[in-house]
Amino acid sequence: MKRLFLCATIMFATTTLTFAQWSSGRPDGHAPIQVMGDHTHTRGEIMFSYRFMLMNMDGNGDGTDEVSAASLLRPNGGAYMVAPETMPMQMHMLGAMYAVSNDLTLMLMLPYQSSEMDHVTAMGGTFTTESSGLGDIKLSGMYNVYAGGRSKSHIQLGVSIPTGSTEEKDVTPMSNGNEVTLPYPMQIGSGTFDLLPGITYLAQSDDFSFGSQLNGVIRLGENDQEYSFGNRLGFTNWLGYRLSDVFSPQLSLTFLNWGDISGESPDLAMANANDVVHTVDPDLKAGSRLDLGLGLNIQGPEGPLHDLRLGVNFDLPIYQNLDGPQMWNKGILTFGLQYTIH
Ligand SMILES: [Cu+2]
Repeated sequence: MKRLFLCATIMFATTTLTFAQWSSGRPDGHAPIQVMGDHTHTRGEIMFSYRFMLMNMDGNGDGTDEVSAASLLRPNGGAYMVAPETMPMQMHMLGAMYAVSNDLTLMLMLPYQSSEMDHVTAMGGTFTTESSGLGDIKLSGMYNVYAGGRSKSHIQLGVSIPTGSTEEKDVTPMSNGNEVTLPYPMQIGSGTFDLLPGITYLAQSDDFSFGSQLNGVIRLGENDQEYSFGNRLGFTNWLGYRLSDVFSPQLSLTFLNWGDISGESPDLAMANANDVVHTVDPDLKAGSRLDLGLGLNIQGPEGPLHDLRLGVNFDLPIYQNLDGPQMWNKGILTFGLQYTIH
């Protein structure tokens, strides 16, 4: 019996020595840069990150088809007085991660975003509105639930704090020079506390890293503008190839689904009742999308830059189904830097 135990111990020891552990310390050890909360850290580690995101909303869509802005206008048989044409959105995001223990990592995210929306009117005019400011701050905890050799899994629970404005205003041709509340997509925050659950699975071979993450945004209650944005579901899968100790090309597929707005802002209700523009309609907000991501992760070579990472990714929507008309997504570019302190 004693012998058997010894034998088993030796076998176990050899197995763990022979088969490497899952490791974040290689260029494919992190997910493509647009994925958040993909990894945990070891006790005492701190990571700072900066991301820049450019979301190119360009044109309008209804169902799975793109429709022209002109066709949405009343003189052309459409329902509206105004139609948006483009809405480029930029986001700067600072992030910090801190591992309290080998199993628990805390994460803080601080976004700053700015948006612009170009419109055409039924009268043939054009105008632009703008909004910018600090977004909703997110605080999450990630907890390892499984670690078995070259695969591991962690769950995530976070909260989004309504620090972003829901009272963004600007001047429009109909507002007689006054600032009026901008439509829902131009608001910066949700105005509600939101729960951010997630689960991530990671696996590795000598040359590849695979990851899968299911995440959600659950709105708690209603904001002080008497509405709440729809809940969101995200499911992303990625594959990174370890080309060298520095470079890792990344391929990903992300499915997103989001719901309508419930409730309605009193400031936008009149414009909605008069079919001014589709962006003020809380019932034309739901949809789903499938993005194909092409990315590159770069990890500093051994030496002083080894703890610095750089990532770039482009998400190309390959399928969109909008309860529209809504703005049509033409792609998201993400660039990021990550620096780990051991
Ligand atoms: Cu990290």
